[in-house]
Amino acid sequence: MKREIFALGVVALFVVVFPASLFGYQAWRTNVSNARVIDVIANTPNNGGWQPATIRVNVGERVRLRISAPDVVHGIEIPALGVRVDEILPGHVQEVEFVTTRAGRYPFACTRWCSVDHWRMRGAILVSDSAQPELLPPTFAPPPYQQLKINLDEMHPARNMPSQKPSASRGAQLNVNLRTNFRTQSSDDVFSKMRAAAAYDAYSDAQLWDAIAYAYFQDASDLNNGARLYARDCAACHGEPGDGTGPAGKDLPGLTFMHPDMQSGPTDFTDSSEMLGASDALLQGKILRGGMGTGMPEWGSLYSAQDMWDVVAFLRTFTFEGANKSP
Ligand code: HEC
Ligand SMILES: [Cu+2]
Repeated sequence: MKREIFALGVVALFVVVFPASLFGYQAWRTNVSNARVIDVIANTPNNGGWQPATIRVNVGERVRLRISAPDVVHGIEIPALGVRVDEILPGHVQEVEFVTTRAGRYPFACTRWCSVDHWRMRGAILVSDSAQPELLPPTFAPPPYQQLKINLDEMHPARNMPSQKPSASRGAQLNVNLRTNFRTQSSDDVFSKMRAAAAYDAYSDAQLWDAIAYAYFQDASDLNNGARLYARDCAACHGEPGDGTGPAGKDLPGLTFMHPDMQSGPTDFTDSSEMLGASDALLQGKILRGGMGTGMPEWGSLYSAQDMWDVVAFLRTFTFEGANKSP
């Protein structure tokens, strides 16, 4: 008899108390946060992309996005709000909540390679402030490539080529204390200047290239962050080994419509001629602005300045080896 009562108690616990408490919790949450709920659908671009792709809210308003992904797994990142969910599974609803404190345009994007057109899966939250209906346009300092008057769509082959892959770890052994600016100059420019200077006469060409590789990785970029962003956002087109053979990049025109002798498709980052001939400002400029019709997306609206320099530094690891950052 006692046992039966106990069993009944257990059953009641599962059938009544547990669901009731869950239900109560949901209701409590809804009440407590008192947010404006907006349903958002995440679909691959072929199935309509983000719906809605433009979300209008008021400054100071608590907003909850209730996101479902009917077709395949998606993710969402709203960088300016620090919101990130890397997995929205079909059949599940993911909720994110935020309060904006300033009027403006906050871009968001999918974080998963849901289809070949994944990178088109972008949207924006428009935050308006009724006290300040006329938004002043933001003032930007011109990016380095504009200040340096670099044409992002020109070919930029290196004039000097190393006979072997430059190595930062070999360069570290040389005691060449090279301090130079890799943002404004290509490695090829740096090599030409060193070769012309009598101070480096004792070094072979290969040694100078190693010294350059070593000096390059002495800056403050975070290679781990660069590697993470590359794997998430770039590898599907540029290939995991950086050779330009990613599945999502196969049919892209690249710069062939301007330069018919160039290869179509995404840039091969293991091509030393291409990479040694480019300054960091050029690479960052292309990432910031995108290719304008070549198939290369723009990342300036989603990445912080540091994100872009970090991913540029990571791109260098395809031409320079031994990128051990410890001094
Ligand atoms: C949808 C495919 C695609 C994705 C995703 C993509 N790229 Fe590209 N990228 C291209 C294509 C195509 C080109 C060549 C045409 C051009 O230069 O505009 C290119 C060119 C570039 C160049 C120019 C290189 C040079 O020497 O001029 C850089 C730098 C670059 N991509 C970096 C990146 C980074 C970093 C990411 C990830 C944050 C990325 N790309 C994501 C397709 C892509
Ligand atoms: Cu997606």
